[in-house]
Amino acid sequence: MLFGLLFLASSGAASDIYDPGDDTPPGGTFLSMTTSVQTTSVHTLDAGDTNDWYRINMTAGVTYYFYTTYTLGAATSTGPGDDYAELYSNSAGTILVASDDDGFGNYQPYLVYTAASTQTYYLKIRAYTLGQTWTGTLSYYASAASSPLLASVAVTPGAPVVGNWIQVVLTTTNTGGTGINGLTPALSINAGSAALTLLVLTEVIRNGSPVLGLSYLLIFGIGSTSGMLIMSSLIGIPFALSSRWPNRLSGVLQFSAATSSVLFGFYYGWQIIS
Ligand SMILES: [Ca+2]
Ligand SMILES: [Ca+2]
Repeated sequence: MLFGLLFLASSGAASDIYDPGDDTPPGGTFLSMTTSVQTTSVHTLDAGDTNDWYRINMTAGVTYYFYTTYTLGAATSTGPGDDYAELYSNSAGTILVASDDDGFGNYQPYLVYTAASTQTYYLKIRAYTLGQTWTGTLSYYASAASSPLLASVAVTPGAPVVGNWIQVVLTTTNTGGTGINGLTPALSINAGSAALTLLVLTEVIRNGSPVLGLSYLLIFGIGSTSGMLIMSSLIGIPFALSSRWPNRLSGVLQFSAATSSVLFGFYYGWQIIS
């Protein structure tokens, strides 16, 4: 009996250099988190070593990522190689804040947690089924603390003058924190073609000359007229085709189109003034 216990203890110690120290939360291996992925040496779990604990000093608002790799090939569901990750917020290991089973594939967990407070958290890696074997590594990294996206609006002139143009400048500051990567700040202005023409014309004249402004108006006019001509032709196709139909059917189509155009006109006008 004594020999058996000694054998069990020594076999655990030989296969995992952190055993038996990391069998409790306070004795957990300390992980120093960075934004680069780091990976531990190979750990093992079995009937004599059911848990591996890790300690992590987390900062509130930063997201932490943990996943394991089974280094002996394909794992078996609930059998050898299937492990589980649990994150606790207290050193007694009783307050569970996050857990994952198979998020990383091959029955390996992928645990993601955004720290609720700045403190030490305790990560437990265990076999899914108590006593099953697992051999592998733990990889871990943290996101950069994201900075808030700052925006400011400046208006000139400072004092309102009746009939004058005003300039509105929107400035956004993006420091590129991980939390806002992939987002493109966008400014949306809704304007009709007339408003757009005036806006661009002002800029053209301001930075160029009246001749340049006139040329712009000419090109804009030709472009918009051609566009309307093409659109009107396309819309007219059904009416041209319907001229072959009996007079009455064609009349119904024309009346419906005219009525809906007028109604849409009223609706659109109401949208603008309301
Ligand atoms: Ca252990
Ligand atoms: Ca698992």
